[in-house]
Amino acid sequence: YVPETGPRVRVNQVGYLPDGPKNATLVTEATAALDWQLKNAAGDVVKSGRSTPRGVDAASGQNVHTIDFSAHTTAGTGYTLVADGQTSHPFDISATVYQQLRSDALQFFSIQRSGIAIDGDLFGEQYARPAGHLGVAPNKGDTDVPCRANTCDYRLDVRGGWYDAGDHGKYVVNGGIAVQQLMSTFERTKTAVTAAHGAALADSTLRVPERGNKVPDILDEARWELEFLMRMQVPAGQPFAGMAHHKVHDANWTGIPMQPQDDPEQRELHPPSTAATLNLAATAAQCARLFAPYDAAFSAKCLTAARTAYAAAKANPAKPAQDLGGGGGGYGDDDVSDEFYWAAAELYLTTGEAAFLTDVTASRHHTGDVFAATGFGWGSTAALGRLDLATVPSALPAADRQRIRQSVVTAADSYLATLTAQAYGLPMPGDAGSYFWGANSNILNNVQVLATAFDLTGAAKYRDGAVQGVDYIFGRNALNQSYVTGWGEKASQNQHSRIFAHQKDAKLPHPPAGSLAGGANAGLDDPFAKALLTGCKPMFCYVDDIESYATNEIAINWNSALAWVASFLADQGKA
Ligand code: 9MR
Repeated sequence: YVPETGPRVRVNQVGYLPDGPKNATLVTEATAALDWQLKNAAGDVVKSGRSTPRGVDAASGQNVHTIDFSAHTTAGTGYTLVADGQTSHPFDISATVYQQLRSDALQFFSIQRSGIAIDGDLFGEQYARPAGHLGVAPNKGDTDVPCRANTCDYRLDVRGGWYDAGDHGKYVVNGGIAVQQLMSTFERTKTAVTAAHGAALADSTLRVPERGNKVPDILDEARWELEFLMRMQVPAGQPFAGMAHHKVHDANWTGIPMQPQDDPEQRELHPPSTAATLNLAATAAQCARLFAPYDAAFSAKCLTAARTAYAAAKANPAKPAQDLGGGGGGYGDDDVSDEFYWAAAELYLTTGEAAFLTDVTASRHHTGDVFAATGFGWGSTAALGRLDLATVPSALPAADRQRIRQSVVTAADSYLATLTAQAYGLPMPGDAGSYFWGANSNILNNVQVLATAFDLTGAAKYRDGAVQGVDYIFGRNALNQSYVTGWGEKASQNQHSRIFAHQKDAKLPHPPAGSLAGGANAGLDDPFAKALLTGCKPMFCYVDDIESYATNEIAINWNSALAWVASFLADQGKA
């Protein structure tokens, strides 16, 4: 199978910031430097130069050159880059190139909501649908859910939250990292950027149903998930009280398409786990400090849930998720030391209490390297705690704070070295082991670390690294493919989703603009990808087909990475 990959000059199809780095990758047989020309929309050559041969790129297997046209800073639309007889897809150079991405990346969450009707006036008629999983036939509903295989003898109302991905499951460990990144997108506006930038996330800036309620819209969106996470807590008086159920999902897998309101399967609560409990503790603690100025009662409710969950996790420090099967993903995580560190960090940042600082300090993650080359994710969350300890004001001892901040900068230096070594400019190593299920989000999480290093130091190299780091996501890659729906000349649009299943039924929509695909996955972990792509070089192990859930799904924890980075990028354009 040889995919059609279009012109051999690979650019960020969305565009470039006028004062930002501008790099492209040329696929060619040539081993010596070649001429390139940058053309404006009228076809005039506005800049030219020579490419830099880079040899064979490990991740793609291609012989490539890089082209650096950063010196051209004039804004305009419809630029193209020409080299080796090839003309790139068109792109813009503009300070506002990412402006709309912030709200597009965030609207994904509103449209993924469970338990509420999706309003066509807000999101477009094609996305309108009735509320799902509220117990209206044929739904069995999330309003009165029994435990799987009699693992408890109560039922819970766990309505609301976001559907995890292309399925209708709701998983506390993945909801945790996703809602954390949304809250941190907001919290960054309080610590790292000017009030003018913060205004971009104020009330009535996003397409959320709660707009106009005097609460920043992104916090409204986070609250939809936080309320669900708190409903997943085991009630007082029950075994494992205070812990969180690991997940709720269908008893059996459903087919595609399947609108939430049409899902006939029994919903089931799965047993509580330490990992889920600590996700609840961490995010509810962050909730408490961020909602305090807006809703004291909700803030207090979050703090109580966080304290109760943390105590329950300490009382049950090694209760793994039991994989009982059924129609949902596993999300098992045997090592919860990182979740303990993250939860203790959030509770400390919110309360300032010494006991939580003691737990932070005692964790091996307090001094260990939490920034893996392949990025953090739902199963490795220590970086979330570290980034918040580095950025959120607290009474941390000065030497500790300094060391923590330095660890972010050191990690950013290593991601810079990686992206410089990659001819496609991404902050991810080039071996097959770096191309795994959902790795596009890990790439963006490494961009978040680069961006945070810029916020902490003001050093331009980190901003440039973060800005260049997204080129891969928007089309500067072996497939000449943007992984964000609606963004770029050739963008993913057939992601694996029961809701946005246009490929299966033309009456249904594609995913909304701003939806990130999981991305190239050398593991080929689904039958469709395996049949089509066996033997692929890592960067080619992707197909924009609804059947390929292991390369082309959408997921809340992937879009949350995009949302954080999109907000950072939008801010850079306004500087
Ligand atoms: O994102 C998850 C990825 O890290 C795992 O390798 C994979 C297999 O366990 O599962 C992914 O999560 C899926 C979840 O289990 C069910 N909903 C869809 C998620 C994204 O594909």
